[in-house]
Amino acid sequence: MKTLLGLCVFFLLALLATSDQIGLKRKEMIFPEQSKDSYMKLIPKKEDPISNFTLCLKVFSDLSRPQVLFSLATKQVDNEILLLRDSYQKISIFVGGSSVSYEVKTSPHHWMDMCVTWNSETGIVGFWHNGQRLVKKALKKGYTINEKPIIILGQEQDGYGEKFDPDQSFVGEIKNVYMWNRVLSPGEVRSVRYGDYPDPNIIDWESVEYEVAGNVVIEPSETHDNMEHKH
Ligand SMILES: *[C@@H]1O[C@H](CO)[C@@H](O)[C@H](O)[C@H]1NC(C)=O
Ligand SMILES: [Ca+2]
Repeated sequence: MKTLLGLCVFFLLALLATSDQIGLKRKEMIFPEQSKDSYMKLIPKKEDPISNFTLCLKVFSDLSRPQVLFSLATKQVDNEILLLRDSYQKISIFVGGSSVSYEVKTSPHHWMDMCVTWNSETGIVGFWHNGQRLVKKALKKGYTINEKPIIILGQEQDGYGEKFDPDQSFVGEIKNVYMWNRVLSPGEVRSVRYGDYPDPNIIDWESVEYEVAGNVVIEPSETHDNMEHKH
């Protein structure tokens, strides 16, 4: 009984200590200008090795040069999990330093939503862009990310939480970053698009612990998830 009470007090104190630094429910991050030092670091919920995963996010940008959308690095591999928009027409996905690329039509005028799934056993990559499933590809079959990751939005890591290239920095708006340590089913991926996130156990935008550096602005997100695609 005493232990239980202690535990409750501990959790209450932990909650009080961190409650206003965590969670971005109905919020978005704005990276207003190109930089080499503005970024947002997302602290993962668990530090277990990552094998299967699903990563979803929404971005809005009219920048035509290559830019990073999501960068997860370990001490060994800087492009451990990386999403790059090479141009309006091309997105590259990296796992363990290897990559596959997708031809897409992205718009400078609208939010774009993406989900990437990766099955470590088969190496199969699934990619959904604005609700459309693109062809399955494969990379790094049998690979597992064992080292502690650093997850950065806004900058592309060429080191471990460092070595940012301003010419690959993100300029625009990002929100709703979610990550699971499993491959979501096609039905689950569809539901993500409309704001239903089935227990995200690596990154949960609504409760994520984060740090920001430089010129990064947090603003309320103005529209509901399922309204953004009704143009
Ligand atoms: C990854 O997914 C495959 C297929 O769904 C499953 O068999 C395997 O156990 C998963 N691996 C881990 C570590 O969860
Ligand atoms: Ca890199």
